[in-house]
Amino acid sequence: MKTILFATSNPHKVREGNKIAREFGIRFEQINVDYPEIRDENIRKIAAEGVKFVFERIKKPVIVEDTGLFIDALNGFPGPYSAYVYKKIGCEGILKLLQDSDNRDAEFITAIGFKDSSTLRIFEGRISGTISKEKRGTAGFGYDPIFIPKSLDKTFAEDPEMKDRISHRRNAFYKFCQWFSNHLR
Ligand code: ITT
Repeated sequence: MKTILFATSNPHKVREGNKIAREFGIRFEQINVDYPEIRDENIRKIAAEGVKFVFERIKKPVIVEDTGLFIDALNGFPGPYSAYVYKKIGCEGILKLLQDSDNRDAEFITAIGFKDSSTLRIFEGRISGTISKEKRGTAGFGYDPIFIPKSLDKTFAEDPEMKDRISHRRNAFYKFCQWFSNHLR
């Protein structure tokens, strides 16, 4: 089992990442190293700058992960500001912003930044879906109670096994683990 440090304040991310990593003989260990999140529309850049900062501090191979919920009818808001918006207005606030909107399309995008002494790499995962009319389900975290993946009818919070199989995070971590298994050789 190979352990990699994962700099995040969010234990849910580590748990979800580890479910995928297990298949590859990899394990993520959470460290709470705070890093500045640059202001940019592109979460790949946010992850890249974040992981460079953390690597300079700890000088060990490390990942960070940045996720955003991009809502079509709001021109991609909250996107890179998803954590701040969640803290301020939560799922209820998003539902209010969309109350008169027929277009409820949205996308989750995750970017994982990896850095060691020789390499900087970014891995991205996405999932398209819609924002529900009301909060549903109690599993998961963040915007899970209002996100329904395309062509399904349950929110991530109603069906966490479904989330584990298809989520933005799964897609990003799968790509990372595949690459990292080869990088180790
Ligand atoms: P970090 O310390 O890793 O930054 P965070 O929770 O602040 O942890 P982000 O900035 O990436 O992480 O998260 C953006 C927001 O989106 C935050 O409010 C999360 O709760 C939410 N979020 C992230 N991933 C999610 C997921 O899989 N399902 C629902 N909401 C999610």
